[in-house]
Amino acid sequence: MALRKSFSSVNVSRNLAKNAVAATCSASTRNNSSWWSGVEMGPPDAILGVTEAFKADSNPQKMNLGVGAYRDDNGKPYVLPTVKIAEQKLLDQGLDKEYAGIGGLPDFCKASAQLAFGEDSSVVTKGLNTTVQGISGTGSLRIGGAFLNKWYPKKQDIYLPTPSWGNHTPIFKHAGLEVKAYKYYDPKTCGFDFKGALDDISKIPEGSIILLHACAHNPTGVDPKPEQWKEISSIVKQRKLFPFFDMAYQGFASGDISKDAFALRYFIEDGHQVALAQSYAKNMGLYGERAGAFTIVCSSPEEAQRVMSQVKILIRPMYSNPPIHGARLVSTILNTPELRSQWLVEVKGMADRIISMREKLKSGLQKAGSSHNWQHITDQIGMFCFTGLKPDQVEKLTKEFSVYLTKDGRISMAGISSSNVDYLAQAIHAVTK
Ligand code: CBA
Repeated sequence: MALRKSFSSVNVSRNLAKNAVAATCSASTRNNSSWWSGVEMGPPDAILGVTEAFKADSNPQKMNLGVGAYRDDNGKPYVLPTVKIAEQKLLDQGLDKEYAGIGGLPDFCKASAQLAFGEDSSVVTKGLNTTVQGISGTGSLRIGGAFLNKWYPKKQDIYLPTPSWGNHTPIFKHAGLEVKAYKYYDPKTCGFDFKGALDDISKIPEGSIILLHACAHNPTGVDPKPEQWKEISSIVKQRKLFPFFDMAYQGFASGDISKDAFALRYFIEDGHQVALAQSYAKNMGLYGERAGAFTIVCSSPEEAQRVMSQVKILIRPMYSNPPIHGARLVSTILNTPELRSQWLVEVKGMADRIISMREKLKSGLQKAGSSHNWQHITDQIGMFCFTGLKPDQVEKLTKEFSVYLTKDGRISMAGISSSNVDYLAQAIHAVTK
């Protein structure tokens, strides 16, 4: 139904575009020769567009704090040592390049479910999970959207936290779901609006879908505490909501993959059936390899098989089957005990570097003479800091200091290094004093 609605709105816009083309043609003396003269220029992407602007800047002090991509302390992209070792192992095996199955590589899928739910989780040991390999986190969310659109037994309204990752709304709208919102962030405290979230969630119509960021909430860096998650779980249960977890940063928040999976694992323990999108972009640094997974927890292995058959039917016309290289790397790392242990240390190393940059930025602002309260910089967690900068301050930061960030004042902490943190502190001070 919702899918049909979205198709019909596409048709309306197509007709409008066609009329526009016809009007242009008749007004013009020249014969308009392109099919696409009615295509309007679209805006740049709110996050990835920042990188394009950054690249065009010639200032040697420029900083790209837009997209969430980890840099080492020299500001360079970081290929994890375990990834390099796994890559060599794959090369040595001389593997072929045959297609993966529609649902991806089985070893990868199993290891992903174990990583998320825990090695001994009954979800995995009892075979209740339907897990497929997705095109990183985004593609996994998109498969989830398609499945919910086709099979969710109720009205397909999905409630997102305010704010949420900028791509959530387009992903779910594109899949034909209705996107709605619940309170999450309190701009007054730059922290979690626990009361507002509970109030709003308790009013969500029964049977709706609720999207939850498992950890390292993007863009705010604000996560509920374990006790708060427990209350959220209880209300979600009372309202009979279906929880869809987006876990794009497991290990990246605290440095500990189990701590970061607390919310997801608690919801399972509390009796929820959940959907889950995972990404290895950040925690294995596999950004462009597009490795991720989508899981639906079912009530029996037999149900899981039926669900799997339908998920595959949805994937086949979208992209047939997923890319193999990234999934092979993940599978090699997670299924080789020494590599897995080394990887856990590397993830913690990335998380710790980000945490140390938070400290340095806060103290840098104090040293620069800022009298504002910057406590939220160290209270927030994960890849991003929601600075609280207003749009005009963001604009100044970019124009006058070549510091690139998204318009909502979000900075990627992972893009800051020991050598430019003071420059950033002075720049932020200059635009906020
Ligand atoms: N979910 C959340 C909450 C995310 O922040 C991101 C990435 C994804 C998808 C899913 P991928 O498809 O690459 O696995 O990630 N968000 C960004 O880090 C960036 O990669 C960000 O800067 O917000 C993006 O694509 O926007």
